[in-house]
Formats: sequence, structure tokens, C-alpha cells
Amino acid sequence: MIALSRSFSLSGALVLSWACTEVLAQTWCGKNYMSTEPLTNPGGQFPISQTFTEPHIALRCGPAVKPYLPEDLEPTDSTFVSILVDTPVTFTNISGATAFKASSSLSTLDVTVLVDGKKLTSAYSLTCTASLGNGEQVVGSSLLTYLPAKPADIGGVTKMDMRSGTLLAKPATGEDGPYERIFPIGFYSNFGGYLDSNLSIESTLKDQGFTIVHPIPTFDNTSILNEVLDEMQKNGLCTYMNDTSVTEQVNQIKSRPNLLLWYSADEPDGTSDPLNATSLAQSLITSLDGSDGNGGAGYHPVSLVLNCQNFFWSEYASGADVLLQDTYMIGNNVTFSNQWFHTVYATGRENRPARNGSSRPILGINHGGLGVVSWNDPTPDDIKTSASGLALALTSGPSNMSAFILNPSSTFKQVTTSSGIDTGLWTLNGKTLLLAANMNYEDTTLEAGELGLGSKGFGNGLTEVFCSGDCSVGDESVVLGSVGSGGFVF
Ligand SMILES: *[C@@H]1O[C@H](CO)[C@@H](O)[C@H](O)[C@H]1NC(C)=O
Ligand SMILES: *[C@@H]1O[C@H](CO)[C@@H](O)[C@H](O)[C@H]1NC(C)=O
Ligand SMILES: *[C@@H]1O[C@H](CO)[C@@H](O)[C@H](O)[C@H]1NC(C)=O
Ligand SMILES: *[C@@H]1O[C@H](CO)[C@@H](O)[C@H](O)[C@H]1NC(C)=O
Ligand SMILES: *[C@@H]1O[C@H](CO)[C@@H](O)[C@H](O)[C@H]1NC(C)=O
Ligand SMILES: *[C@@H]1O[C@H](CO)[C@@H](O)[C@H](O)[C@H]1NC(C)=O
Ligand SMILES: *[C@@H]1O[C@H](CO)[C@@H](O)[C@H](O)[C@H]1NC(C)=O
Ligand SMILES: CC(=O)N[C@H]1CO[C@H](CO)[C@@H](O)[C@@H]1O
Repeated sequence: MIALSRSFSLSGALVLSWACTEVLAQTWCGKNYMSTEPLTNPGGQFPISQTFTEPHIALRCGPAVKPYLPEDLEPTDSTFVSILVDTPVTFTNISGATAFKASSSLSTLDVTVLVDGKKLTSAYSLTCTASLGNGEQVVGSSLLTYLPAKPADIGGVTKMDMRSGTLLAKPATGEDGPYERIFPIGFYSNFGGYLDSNLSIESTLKDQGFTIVHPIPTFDNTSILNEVLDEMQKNGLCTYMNDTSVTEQVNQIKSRPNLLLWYSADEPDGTSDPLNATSLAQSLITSLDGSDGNGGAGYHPVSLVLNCQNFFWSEYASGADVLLQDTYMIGNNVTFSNQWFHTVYATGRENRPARNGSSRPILGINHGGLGVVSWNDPTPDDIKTSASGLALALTSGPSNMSAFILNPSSTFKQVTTSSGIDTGLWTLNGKTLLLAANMNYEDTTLEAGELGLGSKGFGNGLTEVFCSGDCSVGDESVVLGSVGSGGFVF
């Protein structure tokens, strides 16, 4: 089982990640690869945070959207140009935790936000100071990026809406149009022998509901690469890119309106790349893409995928705006590959989507994942059909589940029932999207009463908008088949 995980990891790393060649054969996540080698402690684990007896506050603040452009000076959405302030009170030594003495009756907090401007095109340092009422103050800080309107050599802009974690982009075709919220769903796709040899693949993928294509390097034939990118653009598909031969590739690609985000490193933690490698690559990429190269945002965010369980996570993650996670299931039974793979932040990479397995990506979305990228295409027809069913339900048609998930006005809660069904509920304008994944290998019933909906329950009943496996809808319950999953609106 472990060997299989390794071989998947390696096939990914060999194709995609950078700086892996020196260490590839020897270690993975800092651990010796060969069973004949000694066991060692690889280091890099999260420290176990100290517990405090007194409350601490960890003030955080940051811009609602990254980056801002002159076009944002008169926003139609009143909270689009705003500062998000978070004031967790904690007994654990999390980042920025500061002791305070204010009484427990403190119910309001005055927060002052200061923007210390440098010249345009650079990042402004943002400082927020909260007054705790008795003369005490705590301070938080971050960066605010305000870029000039995009220059001609930049094809498009992807903004990150930090209110919901959503990516915002104009039509990938390059035609003018408003920014839309994007739910990235698609495959890492072979370039040589696949994308480069059949230019109608792009339009088929679009019809199947997919919104992104992540071509897997290397791209031996640049003229074909350009034709393939033209086809993606015509079909409004965005591209992930590996940008390690950074300057050349960034400059080759950045004028494409269908570029959604940059992709710097494939499992750099697995191959123990230098701890500063991801943040150095991020600065270089963004500096070629409009930023000051000192931490400010460029016109597109930078993504990467991490693989290790607990190995210098903070260091590697510091080089990304969008983090994909690539955990492999523990105790995976590959005879029956329906174990869980979930995503933490923005986008999840699905290693080998199961034939009937929409449960894994749904579990990821229920826990904050805002995208699904599967390894890899071409893939057997039945897997493609299953993935397409989820993609269509998420991004297209009347159900359009992503409209609930991506809207910053949605309220969200996650509930795992005692019977082993994992659910996410997004409520927007009086309607609720329920995504449910059955984690059992048998039919399991989800009762409205288990979801804390109050006497209203499912209201006028559930409308099924997506089902993988068997879903049977009753008035106040739904039965999901073995590892089945479904989407319902009520
Ligand atoms: C809390 O964590 C910070 C950062 O890791 C560390 O510098 C500090 O010493 C810790 N404080 C206590 C009281 O352990
Ligand atoms: C090209 O791709 C399309 C869409 O995936 C497929 O229908 C067609 O059969 C492919 N053509 C060839 C020659 O492989
Ligand atoms: C690249 O693709 C073009 C278009 O198909 C072809 O004419 C050319 O020979 C290819 N170049 C190489 C080096 O394979
Ligand atoms: C990055 O880290 C490597 C090795 O850990 C070190 O040699 C190098 O000087 C660092 N580079 C920068 C720019 O800090
Ligand atoms: C894996 O699952 C299959 C199907 O449930 C079962 O027959 C097989 O015994 C399992 N294998 C292991 C190693 O658990
Ligand atoms: C689905 O919702 C997303 C997010 O709100 C939106 O960007 C997209 O245009 C919608 N798609 C359709 C087909 O309505
Ligand atoms: C997945 O496939 C297995 C084996 O064919 C089947 O028993 C199960 O019901 C399927 N689950 C879903 C969700 O389709
Ligand atoms: C690590 C790795 O494979 N990086 C690749 C990213 O793309 C460039 C250009 O195609 C390759 O040269 C790198 O090998």
C-alpha cells in the first residue's frame, strides 16, 4: 500500500516538481526511501503549541480582495473593498497570540487600520490596532496590494476574494465581460501524446463541465503548445502552469487571458527542496507578473501542492496563495479505492478519482476545499463520466452548486453525523445547498434532525441536484448508498 502511494507521488514529482532530481532517489518527506536504510526523524514537525492559562488574542487583518486595481475604486458590492478583521481569543500559542487583561465583559473592539503607502505597484503594509478598552492594545499586520490597470503584456487578472476564498476572473476567452467566481475543476492533463495530438479535447472537456486544464510539462514542441493554448482559450478553459524555468515560461504565458493561476511546485516537501525554494519561486513569478516581488500580489495567484503529513508545512506553504493538498489515504485498499482524500484550503488534487467516487471531492469541499484537480487525464471513460457529472453539477446548468459555495454572502456550516455522513450546508437568500457524503460501505440515512435545522427541517422537501451512487429522498431524510454522495437544495 505504501509503495503504491510512493509510486504515485513519484510519477507526479518526476513530471512536475522542480529541484527534485538531487534527492529523489534517497528520501521522501525527509524519510529514507529504502527499507534497508535506517529509520530517522526527519524533523520539520509542527511544534506542539503551549497552552496558556490566561486568554490571548491573535488579531488578524487583511484586504478582502487581492490585488485591488483602479477599476475597484467604485465597487458595486459594498464589502468588496474592505478590510477583514479577525479577533480569535485563544488559550493556545497560535501565531500572533498576545496576552491581554481586558475583562470578560468586553463586547466591542475598536480597530484602527493604517495603510502605510509606498509607491504604486508595490505592496502597502497594513497595520490594524485593536483597543481593548482599558488602555491595552494589540496589533496585527498584513499586506495590501494595489496594482495599476493591467499592462498590455498581461492577458488577464485573477483576483482572490478572501471573504470566501474564491478566485475571480474575466472570461477565459479573452472577450470582455464581468469577473466571475471560478470553481476550478479539471485534470492534470498529459501534454505529449494527448493535448498536443488532438485539438478537440478542449471543447469536449468544456462540454463535460470542467473549468480548468492543467497541462503536465514538459512541453517539447512550443508551436504545438501555442496551438493547444489557443484551443483552450477559444473554449474558455484556464490553465495551471508549472513555472520553474520561470522567466521564460512566465513571459511566454502571462499574456494569455485564460491563465487562471501559476503553479510553482509539485510536492516540494516530498523531495525536501530547500525550505526557501517555494517562496523564492513565488517572488520571482509574481515579480514578472506585476508585483514588487517583495510579498505583494501580482495579477495572478501562485499555487502549489504539498504532500507530506507534517514536514516543514509552514515553510513550504509560505510560497503559495493557493494551496493544494495531496495526501494519500492511509490504509488504502486499492482493491476498492474509495477512501477519503480531502482538501484543506483552496483546491484539492484528487489522486486517482475512484470510478464512482465523488465522495472524496465532496468531503474536501465540505471541509473548505474550493477546487478539485484530479491526476490525471487521459483517464478511462467511466472515471471521466463520473468526474464530469460532478463538474456539471458544480459549475453549470440550473443547479450550479458553486453559486452557493463561492458566494461570500453564503453562510456555511459543516456537520458530521454520528451515523458517518459528512455534510456541508451553504445558505444563500433563503435557500440551502446540502452536500452529503456517506463514509460507510452500506446504505445510510441522513435525517434532517441531525443537521440542527430547527423545526423548519428540510422545509418543503429536498430537490436532488447531484447524485453519485444511490440517493433516495424522503420528506425529512435522504438515504445514500455505499460511499455515495449527493447534492440537494431546500
Ligand atoms: C509562542 O510561540 C512563539 C512563536 O513560535 C514563540 O516565539 C514563543 O516563545 C511562544 N510563547 C510561549 C509562551 O511559549
Ligand atoms: C479527439 O478527442 C475527442 C474528444 O475527446 C474524441 O471524441 C476524438 O475521438 C479524438 N480523436 C482522435 C483521433 O483520437
Ligand atoms: C512541432 O509541431 C509542429 C506542428 O505540428 C510540427 O510541424 C513540427 O515539426 C513539430 N516540431 C518538432 C520539433 O517536433
Ligand atoms: C535558500 O536556502 C538555501 C539552502 O537552504 C541557501 O543556500 C540559500 O542561500 C537561500 N537563498 C536565499 C535567497 O535566501
Ligand atoms: C479490499 O477490499 C476488497 C473489497 O471490499 C476486499 O475483498 C479485500 O479483502 C480488501 N483487501 C484488503 C487487503 O483489505
Ligand atoms: C455558476 O455559478 C458561478 C458562481 O457564482 C458563476 O460564476 C457561473 O457563471 C454560474 N454558471 C452558470 C452556468 O450559471
Ligand atoms: C461504487 O462501486 C461499488 C462496486 O461496484 C458499488 O458497490 C457501490 O455501490 C458504488 N458506489 C457508488 C457511490 O456508486
Ligand atoms: C521539476 C520540473 O519538472 N519542472 C519542469 C517545469 O517546466 C520546465 C519547462 O518545461 C521544465 O524544464 C522543468 O523540468
